[in-house]
Amino acid sequence: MQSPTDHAGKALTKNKHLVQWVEEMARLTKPDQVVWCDGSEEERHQLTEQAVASGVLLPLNQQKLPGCYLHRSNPNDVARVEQLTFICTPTKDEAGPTNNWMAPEEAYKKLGALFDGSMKGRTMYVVPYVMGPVGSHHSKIGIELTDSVYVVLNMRLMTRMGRAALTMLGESNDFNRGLHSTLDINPERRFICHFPQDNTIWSVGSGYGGNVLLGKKCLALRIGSYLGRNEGWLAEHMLILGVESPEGEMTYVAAAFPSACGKTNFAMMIPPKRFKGWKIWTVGDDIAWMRPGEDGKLYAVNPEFGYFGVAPGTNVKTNPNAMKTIAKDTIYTNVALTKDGGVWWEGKDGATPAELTDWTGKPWDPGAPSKAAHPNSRFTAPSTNNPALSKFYDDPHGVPVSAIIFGGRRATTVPLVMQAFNWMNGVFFGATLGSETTAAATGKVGVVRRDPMAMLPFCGYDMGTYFGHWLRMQGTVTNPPKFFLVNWFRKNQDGKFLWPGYGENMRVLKWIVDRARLRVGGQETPLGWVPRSGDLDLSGLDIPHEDVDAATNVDLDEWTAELDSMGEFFKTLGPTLPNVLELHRQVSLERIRIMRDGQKAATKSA
Ligand code: OXD
Ligand code: MN
Repeated sequence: MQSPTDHAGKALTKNKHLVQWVEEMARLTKPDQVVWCDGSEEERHQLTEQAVASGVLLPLNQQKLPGCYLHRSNPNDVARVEQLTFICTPTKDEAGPTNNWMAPEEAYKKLGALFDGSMKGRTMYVVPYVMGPVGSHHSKIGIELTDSVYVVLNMRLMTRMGRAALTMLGESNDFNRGLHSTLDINPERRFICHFPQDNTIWSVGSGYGGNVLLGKKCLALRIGSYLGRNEGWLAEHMLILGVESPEGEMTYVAAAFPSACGKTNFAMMIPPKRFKGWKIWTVGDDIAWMRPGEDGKLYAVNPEFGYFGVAPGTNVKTNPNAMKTIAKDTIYTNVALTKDGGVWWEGKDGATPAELTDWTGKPWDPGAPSKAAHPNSRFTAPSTNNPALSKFYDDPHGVPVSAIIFGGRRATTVPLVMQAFNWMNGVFFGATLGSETTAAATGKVGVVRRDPMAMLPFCGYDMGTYFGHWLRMQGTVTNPPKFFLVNWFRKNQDGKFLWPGYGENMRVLKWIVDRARLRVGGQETPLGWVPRSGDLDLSGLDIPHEDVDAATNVDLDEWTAELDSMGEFFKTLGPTLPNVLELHRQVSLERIRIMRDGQKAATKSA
């Protein structure tokens, strides 16, 4: 085994726990060589050249897209695989009813057999990385061992990778142990296993995104949520943004949305003209780690260092800041290629180019039903490219969160915005979060899938216990944020969206900020507070006010059905569901019933 040195032969670490574990994993996987990554520019050059030479990366037009490359994954390996993702806690109950579970001994045995000799003829890269600002008490260290140069180059963009992580680790044994081999990219031999009690992740048989960039969903959410429960903090599938007023007042907001609800767009939003002088600053677009500070506020850091965003639908209207972010130093995966070495995807600006190579590398036929770019094609870009990057994105203390938002895609029922009465009610909003599936994903439109806190695929332990942890956290946050539910996707009876969305969401965000700062009105309903007409700033917005009224309406019949459906979902979670959440559901139903009685009585006497 080579000693841990960087590309120039300088010593990298003396950490005996780490060196021993790397040796052990090398004995199992039997690579031809072990290369320790230092995160330097020289290393990036070397690895990029190597990736180009071996066809893993295709250089794009360097005049138009400097430092940008295209990667095409195996067509059988284009997304996260929830059905092959396992939480391997000692008991099935600890993983809970919403996760796939495998016993740890069985998982180590099964995957151990697959890893045995899996790196023969290959290089094992040792990728040290920090999730969170280097040196911060929020942050965690991970080491990913991988045989994929694509993974190394992506980890370099998505995390603080290299020597800094080893320096922060020092002699400590406290690091996440991640092992990844692409094996033969065979879905039959593909498993993503998490061992929270061992702070370990084993991923085999995939080369794609969330399955293999182990810092992201695997460590920052699944293992992170488990560590957070033991250590008194929260690992959440939330963007973090700062809202700056023209007077320079800054308010931080964290927001959870299931996929395909425009999280990256919201995190990088540009306010409309009416909001002259207002600015949105991105701290993170996908994950928030939050813990109480000494002042009793909840402080959040973005553990990531880059964006792994969905390309289709990204354009100068939906997300101008993202378009600037991905103009250089970006790895594109599974997008289409233009004749002059540019990139294209469905929903990009301008006319569809006449000649395109599709995401599989074949000439694209515009008449064929298949898409030119894969619907889950991605960009991996450094956050430092983002013109709206918050200057506190790397602050070791994190930013104080004044509002927490939960949002989904709902054609009916859920108003444009609603504020919870209190922390428990906020946890209820998150616990019952639902979003409608799109035709592309399921073939059925409008089916509500409950995705609690947008964490359904990412919670590393039992969901009911996770809600209990959220509820208990109130005891440690004496200066708590306010909670909100939002829905940009409500439709009228003709199926037309009632709210324009995108930058106009700034108007909703302003109400949220003003509510969090106790300075704007609202209307109490049995479910929460909604803006009265006049509370939302609508100046310069050219849509009928009736549409806004319809978008913010709380319909008691719709909510009765909604609360019933939430009850059905709660039943699936088993005995660990905190009683207070079910009681809150029943109280909400009872409040609706009483209010209805009052309304009926008033109509009769009128
Ligand atoms: C993501 C996801 O890639 O949520 O961020 O799937
Ligand atoms: Mn995500």
